[in-house]
Amino acid sequence: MSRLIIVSNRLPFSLDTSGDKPVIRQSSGGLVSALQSYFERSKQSAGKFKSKQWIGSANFSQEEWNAYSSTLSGEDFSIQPIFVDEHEYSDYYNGFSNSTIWPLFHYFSSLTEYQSEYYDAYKSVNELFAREIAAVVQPGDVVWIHDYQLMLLPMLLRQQAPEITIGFFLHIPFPSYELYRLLPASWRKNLLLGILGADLIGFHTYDYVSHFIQSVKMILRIDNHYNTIQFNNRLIKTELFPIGIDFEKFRDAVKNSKVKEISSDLRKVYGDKKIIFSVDRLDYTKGLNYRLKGFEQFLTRYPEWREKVIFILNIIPSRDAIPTYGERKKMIEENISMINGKFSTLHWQPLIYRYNHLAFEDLCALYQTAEVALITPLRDGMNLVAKEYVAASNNGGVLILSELAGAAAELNEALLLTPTDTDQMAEYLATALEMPLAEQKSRMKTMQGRLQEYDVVVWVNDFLDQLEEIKNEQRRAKAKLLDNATTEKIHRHYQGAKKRCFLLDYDGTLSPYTKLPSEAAPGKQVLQCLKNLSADPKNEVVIISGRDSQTLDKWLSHLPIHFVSEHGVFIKHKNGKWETQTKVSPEWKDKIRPMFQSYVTRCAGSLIEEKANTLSWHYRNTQPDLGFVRSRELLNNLLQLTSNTPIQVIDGNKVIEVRLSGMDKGITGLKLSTHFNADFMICIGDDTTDEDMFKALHNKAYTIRVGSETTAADYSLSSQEEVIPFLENLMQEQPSRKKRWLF
Ligand code: GDG
Repeated sequence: MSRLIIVSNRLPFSLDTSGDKPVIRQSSGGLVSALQSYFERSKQSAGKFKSKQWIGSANFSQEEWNAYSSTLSGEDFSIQPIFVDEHEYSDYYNGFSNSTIWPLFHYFSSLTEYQSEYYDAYKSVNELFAREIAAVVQPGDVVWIHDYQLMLLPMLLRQQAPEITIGFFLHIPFPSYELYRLLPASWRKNLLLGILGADLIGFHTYDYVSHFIQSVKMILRIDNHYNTIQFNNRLIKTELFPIGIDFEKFRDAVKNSKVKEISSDLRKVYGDKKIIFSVDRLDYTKGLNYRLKGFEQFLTRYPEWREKVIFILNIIPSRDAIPTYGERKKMIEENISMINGKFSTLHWQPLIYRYNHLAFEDLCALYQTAEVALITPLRDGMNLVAKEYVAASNNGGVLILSELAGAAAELNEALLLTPTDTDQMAEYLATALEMPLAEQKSRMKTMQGRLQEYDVVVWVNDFLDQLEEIKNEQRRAKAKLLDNATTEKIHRHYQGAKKRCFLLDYDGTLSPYTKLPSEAAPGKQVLQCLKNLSADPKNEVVIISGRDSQTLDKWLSHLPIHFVSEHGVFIKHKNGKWETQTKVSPEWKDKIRPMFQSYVTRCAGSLIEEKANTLSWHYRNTQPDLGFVRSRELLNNLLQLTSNTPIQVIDGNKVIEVRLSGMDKGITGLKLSTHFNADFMICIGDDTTDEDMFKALHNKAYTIRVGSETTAADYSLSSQEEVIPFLENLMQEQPSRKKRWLF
């Protein structure tokens, strides 16, 4: 059984040594609440980890740790503190984390600071974390790294422990590429590379996943395949895991006698006035000034509600060392005073303002008592308060929620608004206060069902299960990489065979991809290798390609080899003539061509390649993102157009091909295998179209896929450059063990 190591910037508690006895305080915040609940619940079940450890920076000294460590390490998990130099910590935390990444990732580009000393400190602290974790990590451990303060860490750790399982979760939004690219070039590149050190990368919403993938594509020029990315011969998965809450804890708080007592006190104090409330950390992302403006507009537009409503605004102190936070606080407090001054009567004050932490019971009592929760961040990764309010509701209540909070994706039954639209906010406040109880309850019930189903324990388990699954997938892919022993086995078989057959794809296998298909003429090395292979009378060499016959003739017809063009539509045997394998007339192309032409116009750099029985639309040479989007559209249109016809559509490597069905490399490969009846057969390819051949020749040939995509082939070679050395090695009497293709 492995160990689970949680890594976050701060440990989940702080140590207060100001009194007679040291007091441990659990930190408030989304991650801590989430994992704490998971740990508590997995105490009852055996769990899949032998032990759990939490690593993070300490807010206490080494001496204090030595003195109190036995008290601090809880029974749920052990603690490994990291001691960071105070000045460096400030540049890393207040500086790069909270004055660069935080504002930029929350779309506050004007508040973003770009200071290289901040970045240097961020890098240095991430390196310190990597060293400390590498010193304790053991094979089989699962390391789960959290959040924007540690984005360089996954790769730094992987460099020191290459086989380790690493998950990374970002709790804040990942911004759109247009925002992300505002970071200086080397920072934006290094942060992405840092995250790509993880095996599984989690985000709260689909938008954040796609923004991340787009930045990887645009900045690192690395392609994705749906939500997976191949990088450094490693399959990496990006996925959405909307963080859940401890649903039962908040639902059951209703039964807690302390909560009941506070709730009834609140009712006594406020009588039949309706309560609107909000709880947020002090932060410019929370939209507090717009919220106050919305409330002011509500009191102005709906005077009938004056004296019948109060707004309890609770702000949790946060990041006071950063000047922007202090300035905001002043502004918020001025606005609160202004509203209270403007609307208060001798026996009523519209706003109750608190700037302090709340005890759990107070928080739950507010959740239960308030008729309306007004949660309107300008951006928020998720926002757990919104979810907790819904979970704690047992008798209606209305959630007004910003559509720019990640939680809005799951809480459709809330009143969703644009947080800057103060008119709409005023209107929604009136709507919420007047909403019939039955409707309130019905909306709450639907949302509660959803939150209960994907609660925090399911969230943690889902992430950890998928992390395990991606690791298994990596192992399966790795198991296919040709190793010395298999290569030697293939070599022995080759040497002892009487008749051998080679089915070799051309583009991406024998020859690298080029910007334009016409530029991929064979180099000297390829020609020499094919010449050597075909010079042996025992060998039959077949180039099996999607290319047209003319190009294959032009480049290779001087060699004594066989050709298959257009994936099997034409075959030409050694010294023979091209023979067509189909009788269907190619008129179908007239229906497809105009559609292709419209995509060439709409996607600069793309081009049509027309062959006798195939039409291809190539987008390798286009702006990557646009090319991909257009290719998905085209694929969709073509699939509709060609359903119930003898035409098939193939989603190839930066190309969409339309051709006759029944003419694929699998059918052709089988035909050739019968024709040659060889006792040694090998087939190598790199593309989707080669998969047909791998499947058809399973158990008949050594099937090898170039690249690390998931494949039906028996083996794989990690790159195109390894193909020619591999073939040449077969022809040597003594195979070399040290060639580049041997792993
Ligand atoms: C990030 C993202 C994302 C807060 N004040 C008190 C208190 N809390 C508890 C709440 C809730 C949690 O802390 C706050 O959760 P948030 O979702 O607002 O976010 P953060 O931790 O600031 O940060 C955020 C989250 O990570 C999770 O991924 O949702 O978008 O920014 O659980 O109940 N609890 C008590 N007293 C308080 O004064 N008892």
